[in-house]
Amino acid sequence: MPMNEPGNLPDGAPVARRTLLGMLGLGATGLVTAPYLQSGWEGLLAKASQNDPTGLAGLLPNPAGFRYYSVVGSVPRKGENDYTLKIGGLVNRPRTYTLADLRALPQARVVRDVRCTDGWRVEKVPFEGVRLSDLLEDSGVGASGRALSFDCFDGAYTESLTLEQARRSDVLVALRMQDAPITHEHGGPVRLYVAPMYFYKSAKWLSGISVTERVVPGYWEQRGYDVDGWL
Ligand SMILES: Nc1nc2c(c(=O)[nH]1)N[C@H]1C(S)=C(S)[C@@H](COP(=O)(O)O)O[C@H]1N2
Ligand SMILES: [Mo]
Repeated sequence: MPMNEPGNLPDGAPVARRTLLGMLGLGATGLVTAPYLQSGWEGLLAKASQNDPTGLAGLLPNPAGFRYYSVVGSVPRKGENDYTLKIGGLVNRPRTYTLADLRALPQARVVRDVRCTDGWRVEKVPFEGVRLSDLLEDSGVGASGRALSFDCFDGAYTESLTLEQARRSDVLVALRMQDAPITHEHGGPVRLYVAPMYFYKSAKWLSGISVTERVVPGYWEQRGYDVDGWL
């Protein structure tokens, strides 16, 4: 069963939900009984998800309005010393970028509403990072390239875009979200941000970009989501 998709909740979800609320230290009303800092809260939700075979942790909003999503139980942490982004496939100059490399490139800022297909929305979220179009120019897309396939260091999630979509100025390889470095829970240190599309297109824990001849449907797209996730 895919995790964290309310459409796939098992029967008996209310009991499981109570169990989960208990794990999180919430009362039956769902009220928070202790004051958590936002980052502490996100870490807690992520941890609860990892121990939560029902995927119900994804249903709990954190105070900022986001929900934690991962299709796998645990994701390695990567940072300054071990993070790399590889660009390959049908390109003239395959590249490997470190965090420092990405930070040294011109940064763009996009502020839009984030929306998940599950119905939640967070208004006016600032994202900053390198325009994907700049990275593609750096690598030199080959003549037969038509689309991109994105890989994640969670080892499972994938996403796709056509080249035309990827070259929009509101599509970022994001390093910052909400005016701070992207947290691990939100897919840091680097996630994709596709502002004009539903948030499932914004792959977290981005590790690889491959130029392909045609669109290769991503993780959720192989499970029924639209390849074009326009809002
Ligand atoms: N690697 C990875 N990226 C992902 C997902 C995921 O499960 N794994 N979920 C997607 C979905 S459906 C949403 S709504 C957002 C959630 O981002 P958040 O956890 O920062 O709220 O990430 C998207 N990117
Ligand atoms: Mo989503």
